[in-house]
Amino acid sequence: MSEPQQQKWPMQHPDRIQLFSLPTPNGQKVSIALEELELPYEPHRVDISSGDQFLPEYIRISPNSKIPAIIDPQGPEGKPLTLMESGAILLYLADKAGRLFPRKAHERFEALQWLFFQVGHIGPMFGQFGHFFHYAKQQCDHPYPVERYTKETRRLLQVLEDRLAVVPYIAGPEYSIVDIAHFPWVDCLDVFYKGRDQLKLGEFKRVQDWMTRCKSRPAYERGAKVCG
Ligand SMILES: N[C@@H](CCC(=O)N[C@@H](CS)C(=O)NCC(=O)O)C(=O)O
Repeated sequence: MSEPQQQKWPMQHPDRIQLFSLPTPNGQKVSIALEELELPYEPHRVDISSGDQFLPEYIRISPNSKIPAIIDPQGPEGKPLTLMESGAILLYLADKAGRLFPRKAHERFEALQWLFFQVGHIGPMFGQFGHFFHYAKQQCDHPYPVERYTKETRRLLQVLEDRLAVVPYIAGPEYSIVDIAHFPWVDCLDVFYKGRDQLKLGEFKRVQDWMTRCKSRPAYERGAKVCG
């Protein structure tokens, strides 16, 4: 880490993966994966409500000013690797640990399409639902945004519901980082956005059952509150 980064987020364990995050759904993905993969790491809280993400020392770690980000001092070929974007970080961690993501080409691409589905659709659309339904309730009294994102969120939940009719986990037969990418977002609809009734979450029975399985894993308990 550079000198200003060191001052803002001092390292106690410079040999470990340095995690810059918060317990939002995107942040939880990475801390839950680190716990599940049992990779040693050191957490640093990036307070996005007070603008830490726009500090020059953070932009050098995460050029788009978002959490999560990591620095692995022992990256590929033994060289430090700095990464932003939760999907890329999850893939990197799974590859580094050699677990939680298929290695064979066919299964790998099948899993990859669902990882991209999460980062391209689930995260952005659920986030917009939360923005208009929960956070910006007072700022926008037009019904259109809530109607639009309720409809789209329910449509995406149905895609997951249909997928889980075919396989027990999103990427296939086994629990993987693809589940870890998805389930904090589904949880957030209920826990943070209080959208259970609005979205009729109880109608998505397989999704509910899969959520229970994901949340019963000990790594969820440990990982969900990191950087809080
Ligand atoms: N595509 C990014 C999204 C990350 C993201 O949106 N992070 C939010 C918190 S969940 C953030 O840092 N927001 C700060 C801001 O918008 O200023 C990822 O998957 O890592």
